[in-house]
Amino acid sequence: MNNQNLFVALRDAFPADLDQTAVETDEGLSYSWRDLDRATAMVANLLDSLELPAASRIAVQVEKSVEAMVLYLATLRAGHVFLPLNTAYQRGEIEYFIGNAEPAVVVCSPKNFGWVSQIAFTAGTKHVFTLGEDRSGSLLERAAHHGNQHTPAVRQDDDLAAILYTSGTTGRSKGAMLTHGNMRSNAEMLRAYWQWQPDDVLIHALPIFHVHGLFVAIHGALINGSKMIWMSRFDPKQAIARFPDATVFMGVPTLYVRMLAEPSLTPDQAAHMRLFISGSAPLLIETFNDWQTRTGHTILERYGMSETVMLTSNPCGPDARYGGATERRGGTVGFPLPGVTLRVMEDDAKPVPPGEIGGIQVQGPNVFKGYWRMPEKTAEEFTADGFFKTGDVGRVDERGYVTIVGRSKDLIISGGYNVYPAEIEAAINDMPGVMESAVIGVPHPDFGEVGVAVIIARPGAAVNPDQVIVGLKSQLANFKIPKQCHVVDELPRNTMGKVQKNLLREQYRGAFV
Ligand code: MCA
Ligand code: AMP
Repeated sequence: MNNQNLFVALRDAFPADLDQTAVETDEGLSYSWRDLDRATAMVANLLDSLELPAASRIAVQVEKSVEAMVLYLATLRAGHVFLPLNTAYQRGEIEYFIGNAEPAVVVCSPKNFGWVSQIAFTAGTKHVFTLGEDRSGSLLERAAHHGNQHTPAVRQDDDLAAILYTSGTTGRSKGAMLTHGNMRSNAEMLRAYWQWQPDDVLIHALPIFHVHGLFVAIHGALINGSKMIWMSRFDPKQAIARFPDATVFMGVPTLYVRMLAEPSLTPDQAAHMRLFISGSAPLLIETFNDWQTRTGHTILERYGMSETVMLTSNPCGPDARYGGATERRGGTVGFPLPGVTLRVMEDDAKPVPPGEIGGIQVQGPNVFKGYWRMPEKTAEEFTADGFFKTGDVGRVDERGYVTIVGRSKDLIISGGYNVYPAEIEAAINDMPGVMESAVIGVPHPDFGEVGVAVIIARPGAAVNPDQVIVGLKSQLANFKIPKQCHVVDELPRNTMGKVQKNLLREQYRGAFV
């Protein structure tokens, strides 16, 4: 049914027998569908009792747990807007997100309550709860006093369901506003396109503060009424050990690289699995081929963004739109998903000739509503005829497969996390003795790509690279920290004086491989 709360669509897909297991954790805990229904009702009732304005932001920075997922579902159920925050974010980053989003409720880990609550109360947030990975904290204590029945808030397709902050090549992070309709349409379409089966079981091994783990994985399982094997953190040995009990695995390429290093990865061990899905970063063709050799399975690579959820996918079964194509082609991200229009453009208005490279633009029911309180940024990222400019550069081959060949945005994707050089450079440039810096992405065997900082010191000043790293670690999420830092006399520049990052990338490309 169209125009409904996303929670209702997910709840409607629960199996008739609510006593079946919905989630099994790596700690040996088991949650039934009834448990999920009741727990989300209790937390939604707690949120209702706070008498928040409709569509209040609920900002959440907690460790991965089933209860954290319950909090997400309860936020939808109560009709509020979920704002997930990476646990690696530090004080300055959290201060910005809370200041910008003005959440009515903040939920943090018990160990961070001191500093997070100080930021939240200063920003005007009235309610700060805690939630620990071991089910400790005030959120569940308070929810325990509420009833386990709850009528979901009425929400329309166009109403906000979540805000996901994505950094930018210039300026501060932007909050991508995703609606109930964006996510429900994408989840329903993926259910069909990836041919979810009644007996599918998903291994959930990703963090739940970004699109991949929170939306693609959780919605995927729930909208099919499928059980999840829940891993609080990814461990390659443990994941492989659970293959015989599961059928679907979703991961960023680093997860596949790490599993390939395990001798326990064999065709026998993977025989029960139906589908391995990769996304969030480019999957190297070597990884794609090695996985085929080692397991007999062909990884299905797909492509998406925080602003759009999923955009393209290699086929799971025959795709009638493309002559019944079934081949999952390594190095490509497959076909535009049903309902998604994708075009490759020379500039905003002019398409490239077929097969040529250009900027990827997209349109569809999955494309977000805009950036939170940034109408000008939103306008900049859409064309006059309503297409979203992804910032990715690619081509579509004669069979319809999309290949991403690069990015027009200055972005490093490290282990599936986005790192914007502009943010790191700004932090380095503020350090004593630094005149200028350039942060570039270079190939890395584990993370795919990592950052390297190249710095020029002020005349007469000495800059210690180790001190730069220490300084950055105190300010920024750990995955953003460059893995190497070099102090040099000059940076390569073009005739306009602009730093030529392509030359730096060439110079340092062998740093880790
Ligand atoms: C950890 N470290 C990293 C990364 N992760 N460095 C660079 N890139 C990373 N991704 C560093 C830490 O800073 C630390 O360094 C050291 O590695 C160990 O940290 P630890 O937390 O123990 O690492 P880990 O547990 O081994 O984590 C690696 C990981 C993780 C499992 C690959 O990064 C991960 O879960 N990545 C998945 C990200 C994801 O879900 N992305 C989806 C985004 P030090 O010791 O020096 O501090 S959604 C998206 O992109 C779109 C929409 C889409 O299409 O899906
Ligand atoms: P995010 O801002 O975290 O949503 O990251 C979105 C970006 O991740 C996209 O714009 C792409 O650059 C990249 N991305 C996601 N999936 C893939 C993929 N399969 N191959 C290459 N890049 C990808």
